[in-house]
Amino acid sequence: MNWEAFLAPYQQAVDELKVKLRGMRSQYEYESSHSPIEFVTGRVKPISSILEKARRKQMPMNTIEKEMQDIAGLRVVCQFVDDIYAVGSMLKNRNDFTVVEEKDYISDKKESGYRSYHIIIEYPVETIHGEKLLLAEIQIRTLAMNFWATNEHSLNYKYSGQIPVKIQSRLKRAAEAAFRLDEEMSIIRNDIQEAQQIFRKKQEKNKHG
Ligand code: 0O2
Repeated sequence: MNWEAFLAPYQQAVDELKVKLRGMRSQYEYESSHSPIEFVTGRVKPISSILEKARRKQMPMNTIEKEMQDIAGLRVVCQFVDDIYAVGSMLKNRNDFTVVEEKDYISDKKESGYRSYHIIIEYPVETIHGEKLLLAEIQIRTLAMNFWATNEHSLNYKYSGQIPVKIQSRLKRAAEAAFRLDEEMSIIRNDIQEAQQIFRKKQEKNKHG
């Protein structure tokens, strides 16, 4: 398998989508309104993870292009839970890709405690051989959900996917605590946003003298 050639369009898709999603954030800033997007990251799945996932899901190598939805992965991190759904509906209204699937792991959390909103899109990449349609996964989550998922991911790596039961139950409790934090922050959302707007205006004033 020529991995370099296979992954090149995925890298292109990730690079383009990062620019587009970060553009949404900038637009909010120009309009000096609250941005539902805190930050955006993206990555192409490492070859070792593609092989491990294909083995785990018993996916023949010639089907991964059609079956593996997260070779191109984007992550949109938001301040508040409501922002996640706002970003989700903005993405569904765009004309530069098609949403093919949505997975709401917020109202229906995973067994591990994982919460996030996943949108699977079909994205057209222009190559020297013409247009190529690729699948990409956009994970949308709050800062608190991201904190939890990043820590749990590290532990999964440390324990090769076999996290000891005691730590698993700690993680489940931590996931609930993170969700309560999101709920508490949502209640005082208006105050937080007003404070952030005042702070932003002050910074702008200082920048321009
Ligand atoms: P990586 O290293 O992030 O690329 P699955 O059977 O769950 O592995 P599936 O069916 O393709 O995968 O889709 P799913 O579960 O909707 O989403 C897969 C991705 O979501 C994972 O990619 C993770 O990034 C994230 N995710 C899903 N469940 C969990 C979880 O319990 N904890 C954490 N930290 N992340 C999760 P990969 O390929 O597993 O890994």
